Amino acid sequence: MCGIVGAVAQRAVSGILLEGLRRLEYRGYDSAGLAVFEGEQIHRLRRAGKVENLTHAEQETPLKGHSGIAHTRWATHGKPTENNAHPHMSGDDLAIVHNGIIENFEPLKHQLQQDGFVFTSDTDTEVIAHLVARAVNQGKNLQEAFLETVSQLEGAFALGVLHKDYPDQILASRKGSPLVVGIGIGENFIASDQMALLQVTDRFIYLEEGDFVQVTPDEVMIWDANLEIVDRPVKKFEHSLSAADKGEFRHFMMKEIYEQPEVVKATLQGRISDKHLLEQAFGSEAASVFDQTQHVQIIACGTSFHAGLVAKYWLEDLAGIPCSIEVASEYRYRKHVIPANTLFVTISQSGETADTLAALRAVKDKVLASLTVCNVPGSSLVRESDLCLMTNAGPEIGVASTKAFTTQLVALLMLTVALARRHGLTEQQETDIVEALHKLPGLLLAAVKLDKEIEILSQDFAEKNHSLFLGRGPLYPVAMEGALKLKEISYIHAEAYAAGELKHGPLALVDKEMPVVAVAPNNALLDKLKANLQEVKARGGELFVFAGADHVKPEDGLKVEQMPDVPEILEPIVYTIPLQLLSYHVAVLKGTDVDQPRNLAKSVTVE
Ligand code: HGA
Repeated sequence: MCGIVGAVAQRAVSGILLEGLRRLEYRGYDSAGLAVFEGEQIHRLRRAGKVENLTHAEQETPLKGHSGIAHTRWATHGKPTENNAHPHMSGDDLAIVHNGIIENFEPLKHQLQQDGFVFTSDTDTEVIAHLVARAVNQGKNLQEAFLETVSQLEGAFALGVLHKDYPDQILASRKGSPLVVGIGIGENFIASDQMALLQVTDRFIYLEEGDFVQVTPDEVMIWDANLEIVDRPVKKFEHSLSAADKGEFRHFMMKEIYEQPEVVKATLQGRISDKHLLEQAFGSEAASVFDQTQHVQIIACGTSFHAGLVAKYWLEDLAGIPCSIEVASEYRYRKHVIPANTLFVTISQSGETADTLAALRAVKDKVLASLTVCNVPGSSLVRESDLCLMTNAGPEIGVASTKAFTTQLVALLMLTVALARRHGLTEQQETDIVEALHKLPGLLLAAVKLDKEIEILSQDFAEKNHSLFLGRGPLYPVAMEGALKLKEISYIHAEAYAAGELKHGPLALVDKEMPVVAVAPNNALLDKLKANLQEVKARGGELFVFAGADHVKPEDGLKVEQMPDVPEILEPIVYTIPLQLLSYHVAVLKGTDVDQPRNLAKSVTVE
């Protein structure tokens, strides 16, 4: 996804900007550009493709100015061409970089065209440049013009602005997309994330939603969303807490479980506004693909397959679109009937999963379009799919997937909304889902806080050799994922069943040596599930139930772990957390190699 870097200094900044862009390359992008003051003028350079192309262009015409902004773009509006690359300018006076999506760019563009502004790109971003310029032409100072512009924008954005009459100043703002301020000595910076600036500083201000900031070499002034001047703390970046470092945690897996509230926030950033999904986040061609989609085929392996199973429930329920799902290793080796207008969705943490990639290659020419939900930018699945939605979970080191799974679910829920809004999802229903998504990081945090209680619960599993996991509806795949997690890292045999299937076989196994785990949120299927739990209890089974507040009462042979109240649509995401914690603690008690369980590899690039 695209990245922003900006610098105001007493030395040439183009090297700092280019190095910053290189450090943001991991996010994935399709073109790059920068704008730097040269004398009294703003000089702009842009290139399609890699930052390297931009670096070569800059070497041919070196830029020596002391302030500038730069950008790597991942196209949402308009093709990934040089012409659509950022920065965008209004005349020669003003340059702007933007990360995000402006939902209402069409009416704004129309107005600006009527006022005589000529557009030179297909992006939504260009309206921002002209809006600021128009307000300046009307006599406002740059700050007033920028504030007025920001107040007109709907959607998600992080912005950086450079104006010819304010040579040592960058204005910036964020709403829905990330932005940090880097603090130097006699120089200051902005960037989409701190990684871009670690070459020049380790002190950062993390801007909050709606913040507006004026950055000069000697001063950083911040206004909050109510336009009150605010003092945000400067935090020192601890190098020791890099992605490849366990920090305070004993294992990567635990670190990654705890990261989920934050990474889910990153998955949502720039993809939802206060009330709506910003579906262009799937790519500039997404709208026309979604318009034509009449069937979804999901292909994945392992944990990603479980995420796909949840998505099938969502897609058929909310969008009313038929959805088929299959593991890649089966799908790739059989003949298939592909219905007309099939959107082919692959899910993979690494983007290199061999079977999934082979399945994509086998059907690519026979489907309407392919879309991947993936965590690694630039990976094969991302490169070879027509559309993608990155999960933004950051590097996942623990072999047993945790944060990749929950962020995949978030991405798939966004896909569901994009399709469902074409098939009868009302605006109010969409708003309800989006508002629930805004609450999701907080709910995940509440679930992670059950850690200590679940650690105690895990003692009942350490001596067992077998276990059953039960769920119903979209919680059935969550039970499957819980069973997989326990198998992977504790080596305890675990099987998951749709709770209604119990009496068709597995009940024969139940006795006091067979712990039974149930995920039982307070939804329409709870009463049915409770009946299944009684079937287990009557056979002397030991039950562990994760349930909503006071809906399942503890009794003999039935331990209840009380979960936070969760909007129904989010239950599969939040109820995953206690199952991850349970597996982790059981594995620690058993003394296994939690992060690198025997016989398993992280990125399955072979058949
Ligand atoms: N909408 C802008 C910026 C895209 C972006 O933030 N990508 O991650 C464009 O299409 O140029």
